Amino acid sequence: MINTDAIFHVKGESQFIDDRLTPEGTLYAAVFTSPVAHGKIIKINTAPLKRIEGVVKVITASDIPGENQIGNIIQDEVLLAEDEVHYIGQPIAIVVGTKPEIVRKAVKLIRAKVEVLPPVFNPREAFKKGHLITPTRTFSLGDVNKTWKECDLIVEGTVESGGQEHVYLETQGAFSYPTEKNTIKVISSTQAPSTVQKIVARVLDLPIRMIEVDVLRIGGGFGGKEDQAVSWAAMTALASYKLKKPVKLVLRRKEDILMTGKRHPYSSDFKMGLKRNGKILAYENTFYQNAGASADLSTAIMERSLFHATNSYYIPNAKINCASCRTNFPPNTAFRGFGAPQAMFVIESAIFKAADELGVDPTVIQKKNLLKKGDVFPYGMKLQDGKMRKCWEVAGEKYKVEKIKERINKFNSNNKIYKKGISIMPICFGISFTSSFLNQASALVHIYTDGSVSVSTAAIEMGQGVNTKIRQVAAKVLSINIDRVEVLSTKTSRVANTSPTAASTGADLNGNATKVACKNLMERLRKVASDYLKVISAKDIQIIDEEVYIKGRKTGLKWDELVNKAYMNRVSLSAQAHYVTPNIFFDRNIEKGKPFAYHVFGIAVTEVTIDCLRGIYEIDSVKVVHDAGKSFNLLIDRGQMEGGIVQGIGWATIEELMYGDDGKLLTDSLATYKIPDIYFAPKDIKVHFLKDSNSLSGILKSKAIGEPPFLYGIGTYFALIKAIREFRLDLKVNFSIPITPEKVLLSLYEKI
Ligand code: MTE
Ligand code: LUZ
Ligand code: MOS
Repeated sequence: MINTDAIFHVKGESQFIDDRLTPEGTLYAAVFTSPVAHGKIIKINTAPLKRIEGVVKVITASDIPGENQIGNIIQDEVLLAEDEVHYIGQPIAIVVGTKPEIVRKAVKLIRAKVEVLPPVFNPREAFKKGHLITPTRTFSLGDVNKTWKECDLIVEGTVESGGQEHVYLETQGAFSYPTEKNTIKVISSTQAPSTVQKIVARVLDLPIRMIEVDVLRIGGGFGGKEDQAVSWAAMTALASYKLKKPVKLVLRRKEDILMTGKRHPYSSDFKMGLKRNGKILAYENTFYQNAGASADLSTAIMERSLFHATNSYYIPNAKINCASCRTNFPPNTAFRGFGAPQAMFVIESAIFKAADELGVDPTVIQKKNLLKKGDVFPYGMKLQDGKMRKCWEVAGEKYKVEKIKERINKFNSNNKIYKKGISIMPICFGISFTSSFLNQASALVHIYTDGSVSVSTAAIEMGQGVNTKIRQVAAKVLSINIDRVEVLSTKTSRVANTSPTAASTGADLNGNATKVACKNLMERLRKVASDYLKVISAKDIQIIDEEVYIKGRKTGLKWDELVNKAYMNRVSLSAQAHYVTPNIFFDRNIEKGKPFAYHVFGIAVTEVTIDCLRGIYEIDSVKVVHDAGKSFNLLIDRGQMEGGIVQGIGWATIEELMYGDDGKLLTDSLATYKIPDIYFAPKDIKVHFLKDSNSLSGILKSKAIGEPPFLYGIGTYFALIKAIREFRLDLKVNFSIPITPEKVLLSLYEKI
């Protein structure tokens, strides 16, 4: 089953915000933003705009009828700055006019007089100053302090990981138009239509019901549109509410990169205590999360870092601390992995360092401490299955890891300039929103009188194939040809109070809601059939492949006819269902619970080659054994694997955000911010889905696939370090991501 959208994407027929036909009279918006990272606004001079034909209005905070407040979890973020600015690129005013070129030109003429205040960019400095988004949190298990003295070896160190720009193909944007009685329709490129709806209502001081948000699909989100699609939706809604005209705003790439938040950079400390045989007895760390200027999703991301700090390992004594630090960058936000990649890089670094000191390969420590069934995480949850170790075994056998190591050793002793390295990266990722209440979804299914079916859910299609999966679920449960099923746009008036499509739960939650709704419809249809066929019990009726059977015997009654009979008998052909993930909870007072429906596991074997004259490198292969449960769309799941792996490698290697001393982003376009392309991507990506796996609560026994593959990218860092070390034994490893070719080159030759 190929992705429902694939052919339309290739033909360029799929619609995104900027492809929509706009009604006559549509106005366009552009945003005037802060030129400084921290300052007091003295005066904004918009007088020169009066001379420009086509400028209709300049909107500032004072034009907002409701609250100038777009913070979702914590209300600490204004839509338009009033008297202070907190990052370069912070929106201050919106210019609305008749053409996109006109408003963009106009924005450049606005003059801001700003008194510059000292900015803070470093999270540790923010921490020292007490600039926290929320109080620090700690997860603990056992007693680290008592355990240090039992250890044969203790390693300590610091770890840095950088931010990451989302580079969704479709930049942020929205199109809003007023309808009668002051209601506003918003077409938004968002992963969270209900969040957009709620906040637009807040800004306009209208009840939520008067705002309708509609999303056909988005051109990628990767977390960047979980919270940050709100601003553009609110700006266009505000402008169209004020001017009673349709208003569109689609950011250009540079604007998007400048104004929006990124993955959170982390600066971390670790301490790990082990026995001589590699058994980890204690692990303590502190993450300093660079949250940017306001909370956004930082507290939730911090929580997931805490959950994943011990990655795939059982560690009996652990103390995990995290501080979310307020700085003068754009608010950092969700990005595939959601704090887990940052946390896992830290523990893998600790293991690498410990292995060095013990004189063993990191795999010795990794393997010795790998999770097994029944092991307890620092957050109190017990591991439900033994797939982690299974993945390790299968990877070792399937990819003949020992043989690869021999081959690499041989290569390295025969080559002076080219050096190879290999790493193993185990992953364990918890599935469910860590805020338990978000783990709910609804579906609305209509069967029409011709037997065709429409499905509406909370899921947002962003390229990950969730619509195709939902279509498969509906077709399977209704036992009809998939061509009969259409998944409609995600619209707040059809499905309300939705959770964002995030945390990799889109298919699980919305697929399950669809399944329940379709099951209810089938029950009704069986009743209709049994009445018509005069069968006493509807239980004896089966509907299989669009045909009605009585106890396995064909009746000649077909789907279309049955549906029509239901209609004629005034039986409802519509069903709405709500689904909640069962048995999850988390108590933040004691930091214990069972927050996840299940875990996803896997192992990646990464092989790289560096050119020790130039510092450049190639990723030869990434070979993965991954537990996807019982996948019902291998093609889509493979696509998610490949995309996630390459995106993870990008973060670990070449994607480098660089800033001037004043906080100005220097890598502000795709000419200077390099993401992996087809040449940089691994020459070979092998994905083996673990056989005979299934999952308890994943949709149709599959496991969520969206985020976990990203984590495999971390392995590339360690493979590169191993390769560098073949050239230079005395390398001082500084555990810092990204490891760009420039940094590789320097590390090959720098004096220590
Ligand atoms: N795949 C594509 N093509 N585009 C995306 O934006 N987002 C990722 C992942 N895969 C993304 C993607 C992220 S961050 C998440 S949380 C999941 O998809 C969300 O979709 P799902 O819950 O349906 O897996
Ligand atoms: N969003 C969220 C997420 O609100 N909660 C989560 O736990 C989460 N996890 C991953 C990605 N987005
Ligand atoms: Mo994904 S970071 O949960 O949108």
